[in-house]
Amino acid sequence: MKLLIGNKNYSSWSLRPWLLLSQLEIPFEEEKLSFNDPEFKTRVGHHSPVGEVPVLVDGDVVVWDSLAIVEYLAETFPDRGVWPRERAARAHARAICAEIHAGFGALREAMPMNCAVRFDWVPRDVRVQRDIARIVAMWSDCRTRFGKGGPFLFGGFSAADAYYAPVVRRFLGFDVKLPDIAAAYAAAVDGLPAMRAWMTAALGEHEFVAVDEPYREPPARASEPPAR
Ligand SMILES: N[C@@H](CCC(=O)N[C@@H](CS)C(=O)NCC(=O)O)C(=O)O
Repeated sequence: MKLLIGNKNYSSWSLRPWLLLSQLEIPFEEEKLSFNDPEFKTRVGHHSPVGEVPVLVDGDVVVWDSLAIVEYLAETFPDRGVWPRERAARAHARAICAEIHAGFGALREAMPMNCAVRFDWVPRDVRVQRDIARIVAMWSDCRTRFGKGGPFLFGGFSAADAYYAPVVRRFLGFDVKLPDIAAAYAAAVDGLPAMRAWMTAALGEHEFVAVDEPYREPPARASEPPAR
């Protein structure tokens, strides 16, 4: 199996299936494409009709959306625990993944994932604050109702945690103040070995993608840090 992904520093949708595959120790090879590559669309377009990452290629099977990839992995590896084992928990996990797949646009736009940067401000926009409040309530609810067996939303690590890992990165990167239960959850996700490996690779990229950093000026030369 091959997973096409974008820059690790920025690509929140790529992180989701990558983290799931890595953390569940499902063997795969990654192909990383730079968003700055003028051939990006053409290269992804060889596999995907949409031209976006992530894309999973498994022989003749091509899956070009993160949520569809999760479901494909759950079917292909039924014993790996992609979703929680218990039916009600599984339904809940699917619902919260669908919620971010289709929503939280204000948060996603105002607080883009950027692994290499630590911000000292949180956007004040009321829609962003509403998204943050909903996610904190969701995490607290999952941890309280389903999280007894471990530190993650449904106890053991599952696709739901892979889906919220980029949100954890955003909350940590933008220094969002979290209540204890949400802060402990964020620390558990951020400490996952696969998450640490992603972060190390992301921090080693040193590539500035202007469309992903609307809040600061690009560096004068590629080797310099960007202007704030
Ligand atoms: N809903 C899609 C979203 C995929 C997406 O937006 N990918 C972005 C990167 S994170 C992308 O490929 N952008 C490049 C482009 O559109 O040219 C999914 O869940 O996989």
